Amino acid sequence: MLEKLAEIKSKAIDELSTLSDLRELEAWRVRYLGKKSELTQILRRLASLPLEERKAVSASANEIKAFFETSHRKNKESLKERTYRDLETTVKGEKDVTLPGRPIPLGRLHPTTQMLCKICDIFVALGFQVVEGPEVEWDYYNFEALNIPPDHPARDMFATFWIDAESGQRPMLLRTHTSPMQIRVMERTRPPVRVVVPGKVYRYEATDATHESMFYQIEGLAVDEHTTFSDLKGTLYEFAKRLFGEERRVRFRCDYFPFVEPGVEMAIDCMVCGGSGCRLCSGTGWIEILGAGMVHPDVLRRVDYDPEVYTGFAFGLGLERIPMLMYGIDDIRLFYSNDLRFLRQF
Ligand code: 2U9
Repeated sequence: MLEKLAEIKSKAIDELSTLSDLRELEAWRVRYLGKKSELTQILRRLASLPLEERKAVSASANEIKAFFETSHRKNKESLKERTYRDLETTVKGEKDVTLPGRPIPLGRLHPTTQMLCKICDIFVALGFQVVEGPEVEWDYYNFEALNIPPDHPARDMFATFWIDAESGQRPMLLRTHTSPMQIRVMERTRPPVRVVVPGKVYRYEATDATHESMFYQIEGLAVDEHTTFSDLKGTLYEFAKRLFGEERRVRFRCDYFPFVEPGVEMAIDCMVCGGSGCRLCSGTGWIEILGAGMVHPDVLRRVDYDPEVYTGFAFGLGLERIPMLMYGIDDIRLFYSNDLRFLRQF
């Protein structure tokens, strides 16, 4: 009987190692622990055995029964875990080709980028090249080369983020306009120059509905022999018509920027009221779009362009202002708050 028990135990252990799922484990349990199993039969027959044999067989049979029960419990847990893992892989890995496809949300360009591309396209069609420059600049390129020396009151126009410099080093800053790049372009090329420079600029200001500490500008520069104020007017008028509609009228008025002389601001007639006055144009009939002017002779001289030979015009505009006017957006901060309810509209 003891030999028989040893044989049952060894067979059960062998089979246990081959089980691959819970169904097979249940069959194993019935086979070795069930009512009709050999082990249960032996346990039932214990009473009929002589005392000495009964003691030995009972001890061995109960030990094997306990062993089987523990093995069953442990295997059940591990097989359950394996089943869940397999199920997960099946669900993830299986492809039901009859299911309708999941819609892939379409991305799009940010409204600022859309406007930037539109404006660049217009100027490219008018013969300008697009160039980009560094956002961290030397004081020289951002101010001094543009007729704004230290302590010049015009520095107040450009609240500046300064970058801590080691003592004795030249001051650096986050560019307050993209103009430094036009200086860099002129330093490395001879006229004719026709470039537009889009990019981020920074102002150290409190933010509100019309001010952000980071915004986009697009500036332009054209320098050649015989470039005149008429070229400035013609180019910017054409730009206004291509962007805002063929029927637009433009108005130029004097303005001041240290790097141009004369300086002007350009306005278009209001696209909502056509010039009669409304909320958008604050009742004036006109909407200011950009600043411009003839490049100051001192700026040309500094990059070694002879102002007696070469003249040029330049312009600059704040990019976000354009979609704000076109779509009636009343807060510039919406552009950079990553609110999809806003962004999805464009
Ligand atoms: C060089 C020479 C001249 C660029 C210019 C403006 C006028 C202008 C403002 C519009 C709104 C900046 O974003 S804003 O605050 N800009 O009005 N910008 S002329 O003149 C230059 C630039 C570079 C070498």
